[in-house]
Amino acid sequence: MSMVTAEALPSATAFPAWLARVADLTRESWDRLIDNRLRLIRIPGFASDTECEALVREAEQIGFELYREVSPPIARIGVTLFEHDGIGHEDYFVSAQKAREIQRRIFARSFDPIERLISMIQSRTGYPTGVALDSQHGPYFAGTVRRIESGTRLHIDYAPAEHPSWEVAQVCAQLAWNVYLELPESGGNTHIYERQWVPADDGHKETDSYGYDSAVVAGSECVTFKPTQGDLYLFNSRNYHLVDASVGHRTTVNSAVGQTRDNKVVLWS
Ligand SMILES: O=C(O)CCC(=O)C(=O)O
Ligand SMILES: [Fe+2]
Repeated sequence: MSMVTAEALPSATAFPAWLARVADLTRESWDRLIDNRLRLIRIPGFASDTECEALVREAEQIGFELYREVSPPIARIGVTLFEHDGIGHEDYFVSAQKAREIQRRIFARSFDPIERLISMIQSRTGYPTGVALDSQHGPYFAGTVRRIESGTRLHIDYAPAEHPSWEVAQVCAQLAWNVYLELPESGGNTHIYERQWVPADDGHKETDSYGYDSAVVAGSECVTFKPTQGDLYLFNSRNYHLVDASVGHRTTVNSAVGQTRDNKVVLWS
């Protein structure tokens, strides 16, 4: 598995073309989001209220754990590449297997957002879609149930920059999707800046966290969305973004999704 070098990274897209529209999922909107010419895709009514409530109830039965060494705290069920960078590939794929069993129990008694999203992306965009596969270790884990209630730092989610030694770092663009299962009484909005990560930004990275100094987005336009229950939102996660703190539970199911150079769509967490 080769490392992705900075020179091989796809160039960041400049903002002027980043249009102010929210679109439903089609081949055209997907291509625009990948190229950073659209801010958001929203799939209204992705999950019914009953499905959302059932998933939250089953997740609570299993119990959330906190992300390791993340402040402000974020609770989750599932495993993430983010937390395994320092630990290693082997451990991630072993944990992924256990996490999949727990996930199956939750989804069997509510609904399966991964399966639903994979078939939706595939049928609406025409791109072959599935959970990312490692050539040595098999499937990645995809689909954490999360509670981001104290907010996040300003950050990106972009494997070519953050996780260069993993095969998913071969993607040419990365998006994040979230289905909002439970929304807080107040707060919890998501902000996405026009500004995409470039290698020179590493000077703005906070030394002890996943966050970036706000100077990196100075003067950049920002879009804010207030999530709506049962709807799925997709955005380009190479763009700097953050979530506000909230009052009350804010529960989502989420993963990363990338497009490979040969136009396959792959999901992982
Ligand atoms: O919960 C959200 O609205 C977005 C969280 C986030 O940072 C992500 O999905 O990459
Ligand atoms: Fe993020």
